[in-house]
Amino acid sequence: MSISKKDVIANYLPKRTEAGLKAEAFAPSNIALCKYWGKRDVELNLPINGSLSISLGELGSHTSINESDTGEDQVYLNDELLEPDSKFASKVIRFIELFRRDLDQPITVRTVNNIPTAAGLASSASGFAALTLAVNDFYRFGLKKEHLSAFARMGSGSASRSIYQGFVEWHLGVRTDGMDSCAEPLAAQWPGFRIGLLKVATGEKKIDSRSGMQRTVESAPLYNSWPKQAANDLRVIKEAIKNRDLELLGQTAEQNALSMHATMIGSWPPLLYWQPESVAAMHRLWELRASGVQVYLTMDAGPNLKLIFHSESEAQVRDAFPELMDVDIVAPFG
Ligand code: 2P0
Repeated sequence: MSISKKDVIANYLPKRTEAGLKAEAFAPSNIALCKYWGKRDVELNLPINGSLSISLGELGSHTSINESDTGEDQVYLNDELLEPDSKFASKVIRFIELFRRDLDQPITVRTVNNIPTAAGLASSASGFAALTLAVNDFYRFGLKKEHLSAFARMGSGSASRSIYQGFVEWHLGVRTDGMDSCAEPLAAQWPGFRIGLLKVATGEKKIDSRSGMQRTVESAPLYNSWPKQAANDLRVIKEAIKNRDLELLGQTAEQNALSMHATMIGSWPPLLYWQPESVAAMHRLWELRASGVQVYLTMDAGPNLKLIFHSESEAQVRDAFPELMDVDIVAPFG
């Protein structure tokens, strides 16, 4: 039996939540190089495997919390006031309630995502990470970063990693309350390391990753091999980052992503996030690589590609993919 989020969080908060004044926070989006796919605990978003990502510098979510001046909770997304029972607003308020508890103070939450829609990135990771940081500030909890990471994870698994910049590992953890399943930044720096976002298709996906991973765990025979592969990939990717070995990192990350997709395809009903344009882009990338350019791909629960390369190959990569959106991730490396 899983412990509830409310009970886990309450163990780390003061007895009472005191009213807040205002708070603002930013958290970056992240791209996993070793993917999180499958939960051992759905209530707490505890993963079946550890994962590792790179945060996207200044691309992410800015979130502010203020006392509401209407006497009602209000949620704005990209400057638009949402209906209180919309999916996004109710998710945000349900999350806030875990921390507000019986304090009677309606609030206004504003989230602005600066991730261009053209990038085709989901924003739940940066959104829940920024919200968690803002909550900690608003109610003056003064929580440790590892606890903030664990709480952000309860909003959305990948949000645990968005608490930090740079390369970030999300530990599997062993505790039933999940508090050791939190992220930690790697000390490693890698100047010139690049992620390019390649949006190949538009439109909202029909199956969100939450239901997609559940379906895979429950119905894909191939999923049996995933935890072992992911554990090994995670180890190899950390080694590759330490040695700045782009070939080893790229190969492992690409194989990790495609193996994750193989488990989805082997689910029932089958789950295929790729569009014809995704497959065409994969072939274009493999041709470029065959011509000697070190460029690798990763993909999440959607049709778009993320390219992994070094700034030394930037000109050739851009030549082959003029529509590529390059992400400057040098800044977090200091
Ligand atoms: C990842 N994804 O590691 C993997 C790879 C998608 C594919 O984390 O249910 O939105 O909120 O914990 O974090 C997307 O899943 O899922 C994700 P929930 P989340 O980036």
